[in-house]
Amino acid sequence: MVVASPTQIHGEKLLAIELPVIDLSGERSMVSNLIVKACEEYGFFKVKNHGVPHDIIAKMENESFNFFAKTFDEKQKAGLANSFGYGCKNIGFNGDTGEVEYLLFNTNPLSIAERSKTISNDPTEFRLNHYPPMPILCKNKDSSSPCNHNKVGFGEHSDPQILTILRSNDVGGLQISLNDGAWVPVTPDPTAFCVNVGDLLQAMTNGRFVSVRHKALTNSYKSRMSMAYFAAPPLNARIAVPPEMVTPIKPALYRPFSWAEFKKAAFALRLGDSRLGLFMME
Ligand code: GA4
Repeated sequence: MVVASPTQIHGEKLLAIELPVIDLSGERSMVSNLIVKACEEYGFFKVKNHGVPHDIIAKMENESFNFFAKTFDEKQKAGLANSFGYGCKNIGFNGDTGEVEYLLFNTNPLSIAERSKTISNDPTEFRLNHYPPMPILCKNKDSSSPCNHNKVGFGEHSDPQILTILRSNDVGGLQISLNDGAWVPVTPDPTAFCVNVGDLLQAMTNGRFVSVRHKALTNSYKSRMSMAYFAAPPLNARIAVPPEMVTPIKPALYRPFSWAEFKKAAFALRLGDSRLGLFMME
């Protein structure tokens, strides 16, 4: 791990750390060990050699830019984001906002996981986030402190699901939070995928894997486009700490719950709230 000295920006500690990049073409047991280590340490890693053809990704990126370049009225024809469709600036249902516009898709989990049709399913989500450039007017020209007033596109939060796979264009903005509250900017790499642990996986590993808090800032000059797939179980799935993760010194941290119950709680809270706290053992 290479750590440069921290920078202080508007009261926030920014750390330049080389986050784990895992080559999926490597030897299988080595790859899984690296994934486990990254999930324990950061709840975050990048993967390269993921096998998704570059031309498919490039086509998606192009189509996404084409969509967001349309007029507001045209974009709204995609439907309202309270189900699946287009949304602008509003995040969730409890007043959170950000400098982002997005398109939510509903993916069919049956075709992805080839699960039995008898399981009651929840449509898993795919999301396009477009962060338009937000020029910064720095009034404090004489100040010796760095002029970094980047606006928040998507505020600090953890993802409620099991894990998230995210790909962005070559514009930075994603930052992850470390335990001590410092923020680490993720270097953009359009050829890689970012993977982050969500709340459910933290619960399923009795806290061994960290549901990483993260946020996305806008760039002053360029558009940032990210595509995220949120892997979630069926609505009726029972999320419980597996017995092999429980020891006398590490008792179960969370009570069993269903994804439906957790999802309901997540949507009732604010973006930055900690949802797992509601499911802790008494
Ligand atoms: C964070 C991860 C996904 O983007 C998302 C978000 C969802 C939304 O934007 O509507 C949530 C947010 C996310 C976490 C808590 C709830 C739900 C906004 C919010 C306040 C689509 C998701 O599944 O959870």
